[in-house]
Amino acid sequence: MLKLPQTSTDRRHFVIVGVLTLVTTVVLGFFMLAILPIKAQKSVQAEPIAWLFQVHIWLIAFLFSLVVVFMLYSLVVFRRRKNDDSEGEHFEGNTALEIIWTVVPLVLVVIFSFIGIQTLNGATSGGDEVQVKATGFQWSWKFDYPNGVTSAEMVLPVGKPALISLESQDVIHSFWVAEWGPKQDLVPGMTTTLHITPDTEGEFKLRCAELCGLSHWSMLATVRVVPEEEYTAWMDQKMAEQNVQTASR
Ligand SMILES: [Cu+2]
Repeated sequence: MLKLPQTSTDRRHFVIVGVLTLVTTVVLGFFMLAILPIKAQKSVQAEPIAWLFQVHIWLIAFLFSLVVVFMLYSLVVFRRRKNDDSEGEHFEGNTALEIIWTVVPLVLVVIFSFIGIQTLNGATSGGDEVQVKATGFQWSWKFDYPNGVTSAEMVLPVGKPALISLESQDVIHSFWVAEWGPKQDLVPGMTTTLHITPDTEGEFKLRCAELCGLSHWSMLATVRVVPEEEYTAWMDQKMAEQNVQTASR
């Protein structure tokens, strides 16, 4: 059986440790949120991901505090006093506690896996999507639209679901626009996909998020999210330009 604290001194220790754990959790949680900037959420898919990050950070703060506060408190309060050569009290295991600290983390991991899968599935939209193929290679990007337009920057209309298919010409790369949230690997020999609905206009940086060689750091491209009319105008202009080039060859 789990033995509850018997004496008032024991109870006092538990109350103090409980309060210290809570205080440490709050301080640590806010500290981590302050030093780990979660980028502004500029796609529909980014919101649940950012939320999940925050839940994780609070859980990490709590678990860290629980372990470390208990340990430090015990080290300090129950340290060996001067001239105390007595043996410590002997006790052997605590089945109830061991079951609790096995089952609780297990349940938490299962719950978070479930939420994680749901969140990732949420990043899968369907129906009327703007399609674009992004090709990664050492060390740059190129974008192809279904109508044959090719571009060095990716332009997408704001508020419309986009289906980005990803292909690599050489090694593994990873498609990441920090403001949008999810990352997706580009794997040679296969096509991977990313569903994204940018909901804020602006110019963003697409980065490669998988170490892919000497100039990995410079594997950047510009992503522009623009109003639909501007997108259509850009597309018309690109089509005209590329048709002219074809004609003048
Ligand atoms: Cu890279």
